[in-house]
Amino acid sequence: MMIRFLFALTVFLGYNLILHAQNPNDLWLQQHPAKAVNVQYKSKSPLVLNAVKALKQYWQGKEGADISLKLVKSTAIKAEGYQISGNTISATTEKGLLYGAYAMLRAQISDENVAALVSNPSYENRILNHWDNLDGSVERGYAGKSIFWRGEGDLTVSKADLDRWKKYAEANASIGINGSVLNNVNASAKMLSAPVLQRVKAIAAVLRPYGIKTYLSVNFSSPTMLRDLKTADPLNADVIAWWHKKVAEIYKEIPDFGGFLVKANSEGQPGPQDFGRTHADGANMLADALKPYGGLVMWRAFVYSPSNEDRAKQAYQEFVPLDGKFRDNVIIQVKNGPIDFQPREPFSPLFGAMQHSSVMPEFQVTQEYLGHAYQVAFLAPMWEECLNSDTYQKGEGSTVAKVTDGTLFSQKHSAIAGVANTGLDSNWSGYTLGQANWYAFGRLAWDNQLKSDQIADEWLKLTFKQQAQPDLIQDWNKNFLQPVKNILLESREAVVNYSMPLGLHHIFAAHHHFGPGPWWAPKNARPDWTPPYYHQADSLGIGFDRTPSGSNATSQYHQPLADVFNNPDTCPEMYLLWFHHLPWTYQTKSGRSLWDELCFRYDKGLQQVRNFQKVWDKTSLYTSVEVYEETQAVLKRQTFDAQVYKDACLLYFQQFSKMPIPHELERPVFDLKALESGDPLDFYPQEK
Ligand code: BDP
Repeated sequence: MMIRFLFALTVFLGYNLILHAQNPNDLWLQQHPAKAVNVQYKSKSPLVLNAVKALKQYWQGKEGADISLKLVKSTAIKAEGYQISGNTISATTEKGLLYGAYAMLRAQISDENVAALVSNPSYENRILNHWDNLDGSVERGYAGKSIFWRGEGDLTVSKADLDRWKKYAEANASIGINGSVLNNVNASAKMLSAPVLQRVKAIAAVLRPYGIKTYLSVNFSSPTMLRDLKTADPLNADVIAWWHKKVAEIYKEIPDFGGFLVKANSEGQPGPQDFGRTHADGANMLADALKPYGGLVMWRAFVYSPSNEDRAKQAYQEFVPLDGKFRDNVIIQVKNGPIDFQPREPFSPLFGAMQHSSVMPEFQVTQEYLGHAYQVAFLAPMWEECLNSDTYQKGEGSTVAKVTDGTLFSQKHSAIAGVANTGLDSNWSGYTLGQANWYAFGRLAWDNQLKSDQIADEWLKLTFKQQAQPDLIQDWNKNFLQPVKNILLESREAVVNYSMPLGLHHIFAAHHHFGPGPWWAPKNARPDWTPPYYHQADSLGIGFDRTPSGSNATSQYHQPLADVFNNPDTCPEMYLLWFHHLPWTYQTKSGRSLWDELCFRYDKGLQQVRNFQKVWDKTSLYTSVEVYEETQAVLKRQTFDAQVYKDACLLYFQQFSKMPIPHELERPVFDLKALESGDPLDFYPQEK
């Protein structure tokens, strides 16, 4: 059943999400020899030289064109932004020139009109979070081992490392990503040891000329774990001195070091509360050490404990009282939803609620809860949904985008993070279409108003357009772009439908977070890590009551949202069972009973994926054989998985509803007993 994605393929890739680690002479360049271009520039900065290099390497515009790169003073062009006017790229910083050059190149293939354009990034800091461990494994990584780490015993920097990091940096720069956190939020204290920092320095040196700052996740107990001190209490003078010294040591090696990402008092990680201190005490202590160097602390609000309180409420309860107590170089990093990167969640009520602190969204690019690299799930629609959600915190139109990007609150810093999906696999992201998620994160971080449709369009053009045989190019839009774009755009909703429709969430067997386990509740498991905690199915109905008659999590949302969510008739159906426990016979918008609607949604998801298979099978002439077959295999696997999900959930919930699966729907093909009693890993893959 296992499918491995270790093809020795020469993947293509769009000109800049280019990325072929093993073969720098990627197919794209072979198919698109650059045309001659003259570039005028004055600066000798590595950033500008990289802009010039990119233009010369990839130019597809007019042969012999004259392009000039100009540093200007302009209030319309913000730091890192750029202006394109005819053949001139202007910016107020060298980074802006680099981004402008990539934008010009992108437009040559994606048909974007950039002839007269000023473009400024939505967020000052656009950061990938790598959950990479020192031993080379990647937490929730489905694309092979870490691109940064091979083990404590092997910190030497090889030529292959340097080449790969450079490709990684180039790809990020081409979409505007300007920061990388190099290690897992469940951080090893050893990250701060001198030999490891030498490797961080080497990575930083490769990323720097592409405008990317290096950050580290730190373990709050590093002073004790490294056996330097007996406490990590943030108010202890020795601890404070320890961090100041450590930060000085880092900046001596990496003068433009970005700062720290911290997961504290969360899922067993140490933190200031271990010493009776608050998150603010902990974050501020680190912020003070970083302040003289311009460093940031990204302090995560992903906190919850196995208490009687609804998990969805806990982050808000802990953090809102601390609003206004954080230093101005602290940013609170908040996952898009209040639970945990589920296929669908309403936005976290922390967005917009902390008006005196900088708050940044955290998205998950790696598909931990959406099928790993075994299922196609294009995530831009999910992020767009979150960014466009209205918090109402400053009246109508206070979207998550606007409450985080500085539009509505005068926060000192703005940022956005994506948990990366990269690894050593030759296609970088476990399956080729998964690269679209990396691309989409970068593009939305640059412009949080972009539409998923445009992002998918760009990525497909950049990646596949020139792979079609020349005589097929005139039908490329009709036969490849449109149908494959539809697959991408529909894919996340399909995952929601066949796994957790109508606001259901966290229905996973075991901790691998892959297949369904609505029944999964081992004796000693933490209740809030088991599906019955979330779906609450019983003979009366299904769903988590978060209204005032239940956990009252709705009260954390600004009006009119609290009222809208409280009433099942006004609650958006996509969040229905997130907020309500409803009878199986409850009438949904379609007129069907809740039970029938659930059956229809599960079945719909399965039908959607079957259709993806049919559509993809018609595209063989438009991609390389490898990508064609690889995607075919992913979709085949996904169809199998969707069937398993549908059967497992419907047969399990049917024990409570005692209602028939509507007869017009296809019948289950698996037995509940077999699904329940088999080790899920017989059906589902283990992490690679
Ligand atoms: C959960 C992941 C876990 C991460 C955690 C986090 O399952 O591996 O450590 O999120 O974000 O979803 O800290």
